[in-house]
Amino acid sequence: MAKYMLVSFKTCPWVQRSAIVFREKNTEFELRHIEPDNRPDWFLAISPHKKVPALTIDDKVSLFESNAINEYLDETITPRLHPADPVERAVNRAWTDYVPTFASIVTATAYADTETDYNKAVEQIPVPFERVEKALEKQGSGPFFNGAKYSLVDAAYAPFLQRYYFLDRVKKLGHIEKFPRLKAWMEALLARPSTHSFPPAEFEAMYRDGLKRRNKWVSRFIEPARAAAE
Ligand SMILES: N[C@@H](CCC(=O)N[C@@H](CS)C(=O)NCC(=O)O)C(=O)O
Repeated sequence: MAKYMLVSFKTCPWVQRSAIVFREKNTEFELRHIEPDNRPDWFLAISPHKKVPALTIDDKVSLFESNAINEYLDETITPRLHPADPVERAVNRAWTDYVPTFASIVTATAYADTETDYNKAVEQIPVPFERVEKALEKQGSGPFFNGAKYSLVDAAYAPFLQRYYFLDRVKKLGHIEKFPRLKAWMEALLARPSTHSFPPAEFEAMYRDGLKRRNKWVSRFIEPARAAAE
């Protein structure tokens, strides 16, 4: 079997998306954490945009961009997570293409400098939520995007639905309750062991620490780490 090393910052959602695919495929990989403020030369040499994730294969080949990495893993390791039907596969890819927009709107509250900007960011969240809710209605009965079978779409959205869940617990956002299919999808993904690179409470505490360090408006609502982990 090939030797895989996935280069990561501890709380990066894009890395998490690829780590999930490794776990769904029951494939061993090394999750190598580096510090954002101290990116080693060997990493800069394999990551053209200086971003994580980067994946090395057998210490020879390297890949970058979480979506490209996940497509590669799906082509080379069974079980296939993409649907067999080309139309369904295209629909899946189209919804995965929406992830960067979804992610930036759903996590924008974490980057707002003022209360006004925070409130504006909160107001935008129903827009992507509504779109994905409608997609889920078309797709079927859940619990996953394509129904019973887990797919790359699930792996792509899981880290960002988890970030919404965390932010909702820092300061109540209260949007997902209005989108029952999306809420059920989030809950199914949070309950899925593959979503988690760390024990969930430990990871939430790490996420809150990062949020606190970023020192944006919402940081003031973060309770001490110990309370978050309880
Ligand atoms: N489109 C990229 C996004 C990756 C990304 O934004 N990674 C962040 C960490 S979560 C990063 O490395 N940022 C460092 C930088 O922008 O310099 C992917 O899907 O892999």
